[in-house]
Amino acid sequence: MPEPVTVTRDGGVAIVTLDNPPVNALSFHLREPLNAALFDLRDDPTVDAVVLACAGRTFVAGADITEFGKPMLRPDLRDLIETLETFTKPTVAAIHGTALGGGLELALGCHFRVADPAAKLGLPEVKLGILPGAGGTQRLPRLLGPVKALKMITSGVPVSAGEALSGGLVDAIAEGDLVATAVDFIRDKAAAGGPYALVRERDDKLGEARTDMTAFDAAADEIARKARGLEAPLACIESVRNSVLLPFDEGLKRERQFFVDLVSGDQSKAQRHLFFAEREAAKVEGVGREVKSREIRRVGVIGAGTMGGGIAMSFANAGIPVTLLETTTEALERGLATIDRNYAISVSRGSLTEDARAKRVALFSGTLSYDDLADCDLVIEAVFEEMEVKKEVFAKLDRVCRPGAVLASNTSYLDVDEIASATSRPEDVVGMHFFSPANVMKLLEIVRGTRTRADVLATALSVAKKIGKVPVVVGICYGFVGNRMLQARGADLEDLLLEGATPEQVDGVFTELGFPMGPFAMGDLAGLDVGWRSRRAHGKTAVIADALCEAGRYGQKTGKGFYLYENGSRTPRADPEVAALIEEKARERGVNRREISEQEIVERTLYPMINEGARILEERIAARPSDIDIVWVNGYGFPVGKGGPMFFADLTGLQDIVARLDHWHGRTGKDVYAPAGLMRKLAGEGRGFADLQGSKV
Ligand code: T1G
Repeated sequence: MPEPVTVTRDGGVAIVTLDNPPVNALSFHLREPLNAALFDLRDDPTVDAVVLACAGRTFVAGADITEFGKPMLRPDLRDLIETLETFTKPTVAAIHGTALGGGLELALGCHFRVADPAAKLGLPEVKLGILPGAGGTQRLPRLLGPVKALKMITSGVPVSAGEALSGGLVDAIAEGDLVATAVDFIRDKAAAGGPYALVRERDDKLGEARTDMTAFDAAADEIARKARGLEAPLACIESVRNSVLLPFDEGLKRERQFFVDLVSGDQSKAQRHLFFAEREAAKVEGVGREVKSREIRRVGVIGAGTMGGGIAMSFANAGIPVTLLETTTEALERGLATIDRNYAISVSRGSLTEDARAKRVALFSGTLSYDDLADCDLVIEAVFEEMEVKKEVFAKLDRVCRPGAVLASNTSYLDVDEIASATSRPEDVVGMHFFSPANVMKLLEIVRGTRTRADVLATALSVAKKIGKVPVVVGICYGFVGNRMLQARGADLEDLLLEGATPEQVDGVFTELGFPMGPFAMGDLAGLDVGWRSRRAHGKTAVIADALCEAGRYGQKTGKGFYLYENGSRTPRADPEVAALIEEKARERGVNRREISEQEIVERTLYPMINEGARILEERIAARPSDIDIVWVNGYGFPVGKGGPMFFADLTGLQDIVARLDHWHGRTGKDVYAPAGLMRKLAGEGRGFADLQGSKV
C-alpha cells in the first residue's frame, strides 16, 4: 500500500497528496495522517499556502462506505474540515476524476477549488439512502444557491467542471498540469494577501431565497412527489432548506442528526447493499481481469422493432456505429423513423442537443441484406421470440459474420445453447437480454451458454459498461433470472382476484412498497394480448386475463384492460366492469370471496418469487443472491429502498417466509409455495442470503 499522505513543497506552497487506491475513499487510514499533516502545515511559518491533491485516477470519491454502521474513528471527516477551516493561509483543492460526497465536502472546506477539465463534482449520498453528512447541505447552497444545490443533492448526479465553474463551485479550470496550475493559483492568492473567505461564511447566494422561498418550495414539492417512500430525498430537502433559514452551525447540527438517523436505517442499508452488489455482479467466475474482451467497433442489430430499435439506440448513444437489419423496406423505415422520433422527443425535452442528435442519427445504417453485417464485431438478434425463427437467423449470421465476431441473442426466455447449435461457432454465442425500453432500462442479463468462451463473456461485460448498462451474468433456464421469478410472482394473482382482492388493491400494495406500478398496471402497459397469445400457443389459460382479452381489453393500447384509460391517458382507473367480471368468474367456480389483507398479498406474490430466487441459486443460474437483487432493481422496478428481493427476504426474516410458504403450500397445493431446500436450510440455521456471500453493509 502506498503512503496515504505525502507532503511536498514548491517554495512556500505545500502540496498534500492523498493516495488510498482505488478511489481515495476517506478511510480512517487516510484521515488520521491527513489531519496530522494539516495541523503541521497550518502552524508552519514557512508555509504560505496549501494545495490538497490526490494520486491515482480520482480525487476523493467520498467517505469509506464500508465504515458505515461501525463506530466512526476520529478524526472523522467533519474534524478534517474543521481543521481546514482554521487555516488563515489560503488552501485550494486540486480536483481530477470524481470529487464525490465527502470528497467534495472536503474540497468545500478549502478556500478555493481548481478542477481538471474532465473532472466531475457531486454529492451522490442520496443514492446510498443518506444525505451529505459533513456539511455538504450547508456549504453547497452557499456557493450555488439553494435551488441548484437542492437539485444536485437530491439527484445525486455529478456536474461537469464547466458547469461547476459557471455555477461558482470551482474557481478555475486547469488548462495544463492540474497540480502545477493549483500551485500557481494559490501562490497568487497568498501573494495578494487575505483574509480568505470560507464557504461557510458566504451568504450572497442565500439572500434572495431568504426573502422568497417560492422557487425553492416548488422544486422541493416536485422532488418530494417523486420520492416514492424514500426518506433520504425528504431529509435532503429539509437540510438544504435549513441552510437558508438557520445559522450555519445550527443547520450543520441538524444535518448530522438526519445523517445519523438515515445511515442506521434499513433503506440506507438496502441502497449500500445495492452499491456493492452492482460491483460484485461484474466479477464473474472464470472471467478474471486477465481475460481480454474483443474489440467492438461496429454493431449489427437484427430486427428494428421496439426492442431492436432501443438496443440500436443504446449503441449509437455510446458513439458506436450500428447497422440495423430488417426483412422489408417498410419495416426498416418504420424502425428508423421511430428511432428518429425518439431522439426528436429528447431534443424537445431539452435532454439532448440538436447537434448530439445529428451525431447519433449519423451512426445508423439500415439494410435488408445479411451481407452488410460481415464487418460487424458484434451482432445482436432481436426478432420474434420463437426458437425456429431465431435458429434461422443464427444460421445466416454463422455464414456471413467474420471469424471472431460475437453473436448475441436478445431472447428473454429461450435456450441460448439451442440457438447456438444453429451455428458452427457456439463458443462465440451469448445471450444479451435487454429490457424495454432498451435505450432506457439499465439492466442487461448476459446469458452464459454451456460453450460460451470467457472472452465472449468479457466482451459482453465491457460492452455493457460502455453503453451504460448494469450487467448480470446468468445461466440458462426458461426465463433466466428475472422472467422466471416474475412468473412465480404472478402464479397466484388470478386466484387472489377470484378470492376477493381487486387489481387496484394488489397494485396498491406494490406501489406502497415503492414499485413504480403493480402487476396489473404493468400487464396493461405491456399489453395483455402478448401473454394471451403465448398462453394459447402453449395450451395454457388464465381465467380473468383471457376473459378480458376476449372482450378486447388488451390494456393501455385499447384504453381498457384491468383498468380504464380514458381519452388516451396512461392513468389507470378502477373499472366496475372488471370487478363484475371477476365476481362472475368466481361465482362460476364456486369461489367464496372474502377480505384479503395486504400482508396476504405480499405472501402470495413476493414470497413465491423469493422462493424461486432460492431455487435459481440452488441451480447456480445466478452466482450470488445480490446478483438477483441487481436484476430486479434494474430490470423490474424493485424498490431500491428494499434492496432487491433477496435482501428484502433477509430484512423480513427467512423463518417467517418459510412458515408462510408452508401455509400457502398447504392451502393451495401450488408448487411455487413449496419452500426451496436452500430457504429451509438457511431458515433452520437462523441465517439469511447475505450469509451466503458476506456483506459490506
Ligand atoms: N467507499 C468504499 N469503497 C468504495 C467507494 C467508497 N466511497 N467508492 C468506490 N469504492 C470501491 C468499489 O466498491 C470498488 O471495490 C472499487 O472501489 C472501485 O470502484 C460524509 C457520507 C468513484 C465513480 O457514493 O460512485 O461521502 O469492487 O468499481 O467504476 O457526506 O466508485 O473493486 O472491491 O465503482 O471507476 C459518497 C461511490 C460516499 C461514490 C468510480 N460517494 N463511488 O467508479 O470504480 S458517502 C459515493 C462511485 C459520503 C459524506 C458521505 C464509483 C466511482 P471493488 P468502482 P469506477
